[in-house]
Amino acid sequence: MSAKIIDGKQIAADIRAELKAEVANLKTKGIVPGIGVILVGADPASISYVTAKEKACEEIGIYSDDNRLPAETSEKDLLALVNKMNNDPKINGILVQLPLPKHIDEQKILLAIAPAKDVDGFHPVSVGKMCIGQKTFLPCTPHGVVQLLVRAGVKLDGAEVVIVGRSNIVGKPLANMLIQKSPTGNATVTVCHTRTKDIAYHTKRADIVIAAAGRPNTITADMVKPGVVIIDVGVNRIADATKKNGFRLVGDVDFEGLKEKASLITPVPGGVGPMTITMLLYNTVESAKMANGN
Ligand code: L34
Repeated sequence: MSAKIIDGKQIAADIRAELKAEVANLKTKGIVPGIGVILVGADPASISYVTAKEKACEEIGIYSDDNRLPAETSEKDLLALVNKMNNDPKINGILVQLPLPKHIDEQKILLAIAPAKDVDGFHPVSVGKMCIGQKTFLPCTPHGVVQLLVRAGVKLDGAEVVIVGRSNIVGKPLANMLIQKSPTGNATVTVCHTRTKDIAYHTKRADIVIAAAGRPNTITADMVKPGVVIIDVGVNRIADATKKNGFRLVGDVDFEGLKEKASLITPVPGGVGPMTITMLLYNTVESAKMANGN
C-alpha cells in the first residue's frame, strides 16, 4: 500500500479562505481583529515561524503589532509589554513565541496574558477549561492536528490513538482534546514519552500515531500496523550542505519507510506546521468576535 498524503498546506489554505471572508465581514461592522506578537531573541526557527504568522495575518486582514526584542530583555520589561497589550483595545490576541530565553520564567509570562486574549491557549485558565470541555481558546498545534484528522475524514470515535511526546504545547493538550466526549474526540488515547518502556508495543496497536517527540526517526515502519494514520508534528533542522540555507527540515517519523505502510500520512514541511499558524488566525478572529459581543 502507498499512503495518501494529508495536504496540510491545502487544508490550511481552505480554512484561511473561510477566515478571510469572515474578517472582511467583520470589517463592514468596523471590527478589525488584531494580534500582538512578541519574539524575544533571535532563534532562527522562531524568527521563521513568527514571520510566517505575521504574513498569514496580513493575508487575511488581521492587524499585527510586531515586537522583536533583544535576547537580553528583562522579565520585567516583557511583563510590562504584555500588560500594555492586555489593555490595548486594538489587540485581541497576544502571542509570546516560545521558547523564551533561560533568564525569563515562561510560566510567569503566560500567566500574565489576559485569558480573553490568550490565543495560544497556554494560560492555566485556558488549559483548565479545555480539560473540562468548556469553550476556550485551544492551543494551535494540537487544534491543528485535530482539524487535519477531521478534514481528512479520519474516524476518531473509538479510535486507538498513540501520542509520542508529552509537552505542554502538544502532547498533553492533544491527549485531552482527543478524549473529550465530542464529535472531534471520543478516541482512546495512550501517551508515550522518554520513560516509556516499549514505545513500539503501544504504536503497533494504534489506528492513529501522532509523533511529537522532537527527534527524527522516532517512529519507523516496523513500529506500526499496516493502514495506520501518521501525523508528524516534528520540525527538525538537519544540516545539509546541498541546501541554500544549509539545512533541510525533517519530522519525527521515517516518512519514506512509513509511506509504504500507512493509509494516510502528513509530510514535513507542509503538514502540521501550516495548521499551527492557521489555528492562531482562527483564535484571533474568534477573540475579536467575542470582544465585540458575538
Ligand atoms: N507561543 N510558541 C508559541 N506558540 C506556538 O504555536 C509555537 N509553535 C511551536 C514553537 N513555539 C511556539 C509554533 O508556532 C512550533 N510552531 C511552529 C509554527 C509553524 C511551523 C512550525 C512550527 C511551520 O510553519 N512549519 C513549516 C515549515 C517552516 C520552515 O520552513 O521553517 C511546515 O511546513 O511544517
